[in-house]
Amino acid sequence: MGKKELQCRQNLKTMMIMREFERVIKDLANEGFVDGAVHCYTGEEACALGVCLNLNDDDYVFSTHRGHGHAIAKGLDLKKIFAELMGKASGVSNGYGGSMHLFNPKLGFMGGNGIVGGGVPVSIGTAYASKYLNDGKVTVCFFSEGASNEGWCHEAMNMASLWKLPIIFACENNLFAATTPSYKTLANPDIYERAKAYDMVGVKCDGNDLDDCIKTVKKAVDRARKGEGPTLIEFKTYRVEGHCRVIRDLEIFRPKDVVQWWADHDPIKVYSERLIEKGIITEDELKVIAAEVDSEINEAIQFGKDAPLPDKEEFLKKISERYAI
Ligand SMILES: Cc1ncc(C[n+]2csc(CCOP(=O)(O)OP(=O)(O)O)c2C)c(N)n1
Repeated sequence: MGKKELQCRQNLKTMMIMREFERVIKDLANEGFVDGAVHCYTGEEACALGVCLNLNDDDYVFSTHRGHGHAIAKGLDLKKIFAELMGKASGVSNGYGGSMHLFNPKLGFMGGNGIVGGGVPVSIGTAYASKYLNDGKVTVCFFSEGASNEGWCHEAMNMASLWKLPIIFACENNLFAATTPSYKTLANPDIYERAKAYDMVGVKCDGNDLDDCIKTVKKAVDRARKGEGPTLIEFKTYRVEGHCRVIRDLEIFRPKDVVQWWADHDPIKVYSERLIEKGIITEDELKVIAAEVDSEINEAIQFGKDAPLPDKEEFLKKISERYAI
C-alpha cells in the first residue's frame, strides 16, 4: 500500500473509531460507568476528520457540547477520553470535566462547551493572538445550526472578518437543535450565505463526504494562513441519534424516507464503498480494520475503568486556589 492509500485506510479507521466510541459510551452509561449528559456525534464523523486532517498539532480547535468526534480527530488520546467520561483522574481534563469539557491545549484542543455557541466568541481570541503574534496558526471553531442563531456568533463573525483573522467557522448543520428541527429556526436554510453579510467567504460542503470536507477545508485553511481572513463553512449533515442520553427526540419530525436517505449517505458507508470501488481496500480488509477498532476501543475502555478517581482533597485545593475561596 502506498502512502496515499495508507492515509485513506487510516481515515476510515479514525471515523470507525469515532462511531464505535459513541456506540459503547451508551452501554457504559447504562452500566453506570459514565454519568451526566452525553451528546453523540454519530453520523457527523466526516466533518471533524475533514477539518483536523488539514490542521497542524498546534492549530487551535474549539469544540461544542457534541465534541467527542472533534477530540478524537484532533488526536487526543482515546484512553484518556474514555477516562474523562468516566470521571477519572487520568482523563484529558483530570476527570473534572466529563463529556462536554474535553481539553488538551498542548494539542490545540481548546475544549468543548456546555453553553451552546459559547466557543464562538472565545475562538476569535486565539485567532486574534495568532494574527498579533504572526505565528501562522489557524483556529477552527465548531458550532451547529442552533448555535448559529445566537447573537454572539454574529458579533464574532463580524469582528473576525473586520480584522481578517485566521479562523474558520465550521458550522455542522445537522438539522436539529435538541427537539427543534431547523426549518422552525432558520429563515434561510443555507447558513453559509450569511457570510456575505460579514464580507466573508462562505461555502457549503457535503458533511457526510470526507473527501469533500477535506477539499473544502483545505481551501479555507490556505486562505487563513495566507492572511486572507476567515471562512464560514457549512457542513450539511444529519444528527442520526437522539439529542442526548436524557432527551429522546427521535420520534419527532423524522420521516422514514428522510432517515433512509441519510442512512444511504452515511459518511462511513460512503467512504468505505469508495475505497473498495477504487481498489484501495477489500471487503476482507474492512473486517481487519473493524477488528483493530474493536481492540483499540476495548483497551481504552479498560484503561478508563482501571484509572483512579480524582483525589478529593487535591480537587478542593485546586478549586479554592483558582477561585480564592
Ligand atoms: C446558551 C444555551 N442555550 C440553550 C442550551 C440548551 N441546549 C443544549 S444543546 C442544545 C441544542 C443545540 O443545538 P445545535 O446548536 O444545533 O447543536 P446540536 O445539538 O444539534 O449539535 C440546547 C438548546 C444551552 N446549553 N446553552
